Amino acid sequence: MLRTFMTHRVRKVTELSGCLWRMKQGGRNDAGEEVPMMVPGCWEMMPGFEKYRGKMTFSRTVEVEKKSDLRIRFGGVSHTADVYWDGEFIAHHYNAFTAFDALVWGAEAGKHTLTVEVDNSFNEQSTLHFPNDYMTYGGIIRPVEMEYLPGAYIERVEVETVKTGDVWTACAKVIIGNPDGAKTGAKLTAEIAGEKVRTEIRNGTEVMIEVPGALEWSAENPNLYLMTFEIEEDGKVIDDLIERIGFREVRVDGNRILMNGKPLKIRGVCRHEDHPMFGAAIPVEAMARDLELIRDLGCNSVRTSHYPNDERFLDLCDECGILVWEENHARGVHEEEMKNPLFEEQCEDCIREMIAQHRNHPSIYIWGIMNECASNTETGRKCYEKQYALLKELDSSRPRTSATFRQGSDICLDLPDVVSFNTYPEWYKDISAKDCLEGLTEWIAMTGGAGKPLIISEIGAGAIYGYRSSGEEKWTEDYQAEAVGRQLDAVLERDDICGVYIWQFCDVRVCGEWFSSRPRTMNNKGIVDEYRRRKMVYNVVKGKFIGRK
Ligand code: ADA
Repeated sequence: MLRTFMTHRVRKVTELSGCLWRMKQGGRNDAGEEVPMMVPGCWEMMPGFEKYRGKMTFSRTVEVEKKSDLRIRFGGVSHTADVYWDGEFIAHHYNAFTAFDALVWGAEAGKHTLTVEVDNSFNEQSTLHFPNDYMTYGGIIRPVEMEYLPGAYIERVEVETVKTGDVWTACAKVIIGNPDGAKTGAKLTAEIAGEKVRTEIRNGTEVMIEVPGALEWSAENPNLYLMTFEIEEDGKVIDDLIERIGFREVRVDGNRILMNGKPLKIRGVCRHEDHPMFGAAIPVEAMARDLELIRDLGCNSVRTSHYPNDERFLDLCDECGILVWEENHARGVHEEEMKNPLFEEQCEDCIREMIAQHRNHPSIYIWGIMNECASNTETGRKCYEKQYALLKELDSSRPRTSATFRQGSDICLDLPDVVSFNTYPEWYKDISAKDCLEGLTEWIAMTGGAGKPLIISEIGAGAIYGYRSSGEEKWTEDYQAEAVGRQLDAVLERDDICGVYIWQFCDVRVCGEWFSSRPRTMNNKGIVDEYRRRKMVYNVVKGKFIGRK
């Protein structure tokens, strides 16, 4: 399942993942032996393919019940996918971390072959996936489903919740796929908490439903509501979509971020989708386990560094009341690479897909873009300007930010709603955390970022699990525990800082090219190691976070 709850009662959905597909090294026309491979999965986890970077072909047989139009939904393929139905090309998608559809019109009943050519190569065509401080794996890394479409169908909905006086209203825009397929007189109904609206069917139709007595969504009380949309033809419901929403409003007021009028104080971790047994294809059970640890640490937030996450993780955050900073996929891109015209296009595609797919999650309180890119250059500034404008155009209901480390040289701080800084006092910088924050806030006050909310979007220190020493040398658990403790004290005592994200939740694999600055070819700044074993710092973080409001 692509979500943690049922999204259709009427539309028939068949799961195509959670089982073995056939995998062959190379492109679909290359000769080679097929081996069974689990989907979702990363081939680096398979003996013999640990270091393989290139093309891989996945296929499986699909049984279609009766002649139908089909939508095949891929949650994520890393990183480039070309999809074929009985040998005919039906879809192309770049970027591992957003979902995409492949449509098949008029598929005949019976057996068909679905083939996905996957490529995880690093080359000029790929401006977001390149050797980086996290691993780009290969494979169909998220679930796959096949939906039977009835003609016109509900493609997706965009829901915003608005409070007027004491009453909440759910405002939904309904995007209809294949609208010409609708019969004359077809009707659309929307329902939430027993309140119903019926209207003509039209692509982009807006419906507004007041929900008296609606319980608000917050980190403390994550109240969720199912909202059902149906298409009715000749008195019969022929299609539906169930979305889940929460009533809440986020807004920036001076140097505060408010949710339902209350200031947020973020206590969070940055998290990569990485696991030593599954790579980036983390099973939902392991996601839930991560969230149990994150909550046990006393965190109220996760930053999905550095890309949009598996939607099931966002579902779990909605359910647990974990606030999410979700960001598009672009980490540490230098000015030269930002000049590649594909860079803007690929970033913008990622933003469009991320917002279309995830905008209804109440847990997402902020959108982030371009972590540590060239925000100190004119080229960079143009990209930031465009992407911030795009975010606003697509969703004006959430603040926007970007994590930078460029104290002294960033020329983009006037652009976001929230200023965010990554800083590593007592790790990369030989300065106390307290002095570091003082210097940073003084400098921000002289820039376009003055007076805006400030988040410390990364602090942290590395430690190799099990390496302990009373000398507190760097890379020991002892040093990490002390340094992170002091960093947290310095941030948390300041009222003018809205929150902090620790870099990072768990140790993660990095691309081989990063070996020289990364012992074990891992980024070792996890609070837990890659197997989620707690380092000494775990209890220090817990001690500082638990009980804080
Ligand atoms: C950066 C970056 C992270 C990670 C971190 C580190 O600030 O945003 O992706 O690389 O530094 O570990 O140095």
